Amino acid sequence: MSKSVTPAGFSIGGWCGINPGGDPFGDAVRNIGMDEFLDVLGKTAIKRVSFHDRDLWPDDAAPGLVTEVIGHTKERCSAAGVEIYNFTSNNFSNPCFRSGAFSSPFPQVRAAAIVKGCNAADHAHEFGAKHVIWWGGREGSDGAYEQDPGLGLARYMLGLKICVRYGIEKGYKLIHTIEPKVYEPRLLALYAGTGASAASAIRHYFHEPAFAGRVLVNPEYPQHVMMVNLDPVFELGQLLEEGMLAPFIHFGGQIAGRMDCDLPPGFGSNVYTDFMIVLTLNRRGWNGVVEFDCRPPRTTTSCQGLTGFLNGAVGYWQMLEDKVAAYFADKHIAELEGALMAAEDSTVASLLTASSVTKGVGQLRAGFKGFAAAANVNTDVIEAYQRRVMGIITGTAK
Ligand code: XLS
Ligand code: MG
Repeated sequence: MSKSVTPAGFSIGGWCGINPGGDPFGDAVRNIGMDEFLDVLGKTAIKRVSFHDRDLWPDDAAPGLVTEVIGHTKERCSAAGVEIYNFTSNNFSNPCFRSGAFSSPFPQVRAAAIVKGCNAADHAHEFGAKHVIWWGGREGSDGAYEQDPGLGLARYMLGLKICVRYGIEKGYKLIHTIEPKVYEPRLLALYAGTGASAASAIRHYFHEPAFAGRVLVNPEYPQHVMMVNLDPVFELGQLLEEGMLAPFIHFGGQIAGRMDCDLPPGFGSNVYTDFMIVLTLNRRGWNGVVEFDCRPPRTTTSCQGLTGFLNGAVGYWQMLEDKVAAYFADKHIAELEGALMAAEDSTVASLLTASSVTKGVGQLRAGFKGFAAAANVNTDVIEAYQRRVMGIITGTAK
């Protein structure tokens, strides 16, 4: 069995590169500007970059300044050989969004979020970006449950839908992606806080044909899921099965159960889970972009350190891909997968397509050999499978 295990390539948030490494308790430790970061990036295997509006200009910048910065940034990216991949409206840093953005209880704030979001659609188009990311960092509550949660969600999706529709009317070929995160900075991110809830909201609020395929989910694995000890692998499987996964994912490192760590990929993480993420993508023939959304640790202070971080991120993903390639090449895995993922038998396969389910279930009953017979299946194969996978990950499989 041989499958391609090469993603379309790598990207990184510009905000990760210029992150000064400060935290609520400590001052900045780095001072790397966007131009300098782009030059460093151009010398690595990461050939795409994404921006928030606020990474490039202040929220109240005059249109002339914005045009100038867009021109300058495009030039610097092209000089560095880096493509501008995603654009996103920062609807979380400005103090006006302290009560939420699209979902704020206050109409003036909701209007501000919509204006900023539509500007972002314009700028994404001007930059030639492919997707607009919508991470609702402030959409939620700090514990007061200040409005009906369904109303909050409806307001969130109305604001987003206006921005998406605006882009469609303007003729932009943009895909919009909701980036779920269970909490932080709001203490409770109730609205579309997981991949499954984001997908459900998209199906409900964007069901009209004009929006088909226009709004998808870009998860951030493992950080946004493992920060509450949930499992990214099953969530990813669901998004792929339901056709809701964006053509890119965010990736980084996370210590399970902590606030969003955004560590270098592999740091603090669970290699088994990371391997299963890459395997799950490859099984489905996903050929998207891996966008790193993580940053160097606070102890990394130089451009040399930054380069090490960037190369390390790519190297960790490639290591996982090599292991996935070994998995697909392994004949024991092929046998075990055969036992665990065998196709449905013909009676069950035809139950829903036949004119009568009742008739088919009757046949199933007639052939049913009892629960003891069902209990006789060899489930040891599951442990054998897991041991083999562990052997491939650790390089100990013989
Ligand atoms: C925050 C998110 C953010 C988005 C873009 O946790 O990961 O960085 O990716 O706004
Ligand atoms: Mg992210």
